[in-house]
Amino acid sequence: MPTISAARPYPYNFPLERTALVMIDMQRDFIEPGGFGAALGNDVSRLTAIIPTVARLLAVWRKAGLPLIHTRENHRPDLSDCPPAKLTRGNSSLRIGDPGPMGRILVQGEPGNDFVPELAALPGELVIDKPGKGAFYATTLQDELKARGITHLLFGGVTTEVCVQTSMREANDRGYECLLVEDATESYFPEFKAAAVEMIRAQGAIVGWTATTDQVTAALA
Ligand code: TIU
Repeated sequence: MPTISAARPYPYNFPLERTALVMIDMQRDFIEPGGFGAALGNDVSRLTAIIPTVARLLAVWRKAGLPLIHTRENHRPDLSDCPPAKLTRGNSSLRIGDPGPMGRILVQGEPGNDFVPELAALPGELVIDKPGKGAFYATTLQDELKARGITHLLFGGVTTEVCVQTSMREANDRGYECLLVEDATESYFPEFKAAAVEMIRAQGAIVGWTATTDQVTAALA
């Protein structure tokens, strides 16, 4: 069984045949100007910067032939799966469902809702569309993991303290052994990313482990 011996707070073992990589929301809506993230008032450049690292992680994972799952945060075109509290939250002039430069904000099928081209899902890879921050809420993810016998999950994606951390906490409570790939995730707020990484691995990996893309790569070599 591969071991990431440099994982924090202590070595992480993962059975190859039961481990999936879950890449959270690497969508234009969060990473490119003109999408949902920018509409919330964020500078998206920090997120754009991790695309090469995430691409490297995906390449290593695919080369190893391991299960790769991509998520997208989005809503149906009629917004029936978007609670009013989410729709009306904040003071942005551009809200979920409004037309923006990349199509309707955070709506399924719109150009802005797709993955950034460098990180597109390949045929055969599972794509989970999710209406919430967590990847388990109102999705088939847990059934899909059960069907594949998955027990261990590596996480990357954006943003660290919002959709990634929420998904990792959901997974942890469901009994999955979780690890965050810390340079394959990013936040609009560096201090929030740093705090999320620390709180995940604190208290003896209370939510899970952390490691870098190089450390994951070395474990698979
Ligand atoms: N705003 C923010 O930081 N994140 C989100 O709204 N969604 C995700 O994290 N994907």
